[in-house]
Amino acid sequence: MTTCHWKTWSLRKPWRFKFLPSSVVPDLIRQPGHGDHRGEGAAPTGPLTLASESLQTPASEVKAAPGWRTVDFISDLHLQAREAATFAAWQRYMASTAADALFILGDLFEVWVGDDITTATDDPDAAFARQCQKVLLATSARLPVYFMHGNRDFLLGEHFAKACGMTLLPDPTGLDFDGQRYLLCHGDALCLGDVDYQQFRLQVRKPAWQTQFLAQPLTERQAMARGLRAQSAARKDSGATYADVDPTAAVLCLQANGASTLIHGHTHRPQDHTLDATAQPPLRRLVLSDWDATAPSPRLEVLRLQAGHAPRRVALAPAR
Ligand SMILES: [Mn+2]
Repeated sequence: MTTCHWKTWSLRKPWRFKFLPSSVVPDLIRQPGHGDHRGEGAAPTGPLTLASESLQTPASEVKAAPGWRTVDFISDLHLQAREAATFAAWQRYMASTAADALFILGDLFEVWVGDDITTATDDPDAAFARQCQKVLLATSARLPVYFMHGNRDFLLGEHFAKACGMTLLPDPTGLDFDGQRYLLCHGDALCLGDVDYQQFRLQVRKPAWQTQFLAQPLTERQAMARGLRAQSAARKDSGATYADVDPTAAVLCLQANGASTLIHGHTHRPQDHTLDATAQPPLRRLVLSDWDATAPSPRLEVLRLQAGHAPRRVALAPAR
């Protein structure tokens, strides 16, 4: 469970759930600490129901342009100044992809504390953000680039998106391509077992919270972000496990949007899952890989849809 100890970030009000029939809700509730164990006899605590906006709101949609033959998906690159090799591989990919459209499904950046980062002086994070902006702008001059927020870069705003020539997408978004309907999301909203995180997410995705946060001085926001990252790293080092996407929620989300294939990142567990083999067409879930150029086996993977072909995972070579 991802926990956030910032008291000011805690959720005070219970949230309502608008979309799923109430009969399925108990099944989607997890007790903190119980991970993926369904049921286990324990009743849910308090007013905790379903946090997932993905299940509450119908998806927006993107229709592939008639000329699109190839569409690329990437996520979870966690770009940061000190990971130069991953940045270099990404930069090379962005300059060379032959895709007709690129979808970035969240966590492109390790952290994003506000679009004003690009205007800061004498700040390595600012210089890095400007470098990334250049790469995105050069790519969006060649092909449409779509960006969906992840849990690390949810504060990336219209201002920066525009400066990069990319289109912000709500989570989730439907994509009609090659006669199929895909549903795209980052994935965090469907990890229902991370109850604490779902509370945190609801809080920080509220416009009022974001306005208040962004009104604080950049240096303070950077300090808070460092604190959160340290917590996250400590949790990782402690061997704690994270919940995976809830399969029931994934199926409901697909069905609600008339889609058969869910494409998402976030979990860093790249795999193709069949959710319902009997459905017509079968329901499946394609999970994107995170990126790490310096791992013993570098992870630099693009998911590629090509008209008339099955989805393909393209492993890129580290840049030299
Ligand atoms: Mn994520």
